[in-house]
Amino acid sequence: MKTVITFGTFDVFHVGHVKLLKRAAALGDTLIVGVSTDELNYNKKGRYPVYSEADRMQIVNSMRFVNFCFPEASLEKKSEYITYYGADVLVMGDDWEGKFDMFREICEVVYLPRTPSISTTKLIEVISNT
Ligand code: C2G
Repeated sequence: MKTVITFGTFDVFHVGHVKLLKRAAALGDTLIVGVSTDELNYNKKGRYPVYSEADRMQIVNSMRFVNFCFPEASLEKKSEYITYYGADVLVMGDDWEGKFDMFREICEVVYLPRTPSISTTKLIEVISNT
């Protein structure tokens, strides 16, 4: 049995997120997702996500190819999360290419190509301009 783990904010959930999660799930038997907390986002980006942490967790958790979700409270705790959940594979979008190579000591690390032409930032721009 192979366990896959991935991390993200998944704010204003869109098809790029769906495709990332679906491809991550296909790399193993179980998919675990760390959803970044509101506080982590605030500290990282200086603003809170549009969707609350509870809503983002609920959306990600309702995908049929996601087995389990947990709040990602700190970017520095990735290796602890990987070990705690017994993940064999860490999957990230290729916007993170190379950034998590240090975890190759404890698991396989796979960067998947992002879905072109869609992002939370673009969606927020479109919505706020209409
Ligand atoms: N993604 C994608 N295609 C897009 C947009 C996003 O494949 N068009 C992927 C990203 O590469 C990422 C996942 O969807 O793997 C979640 O994207 P974000 O919510 O933007 O995640 P991010 O804020 O980058 O994660 O530890 C990482 C943090 O939790 C931050």
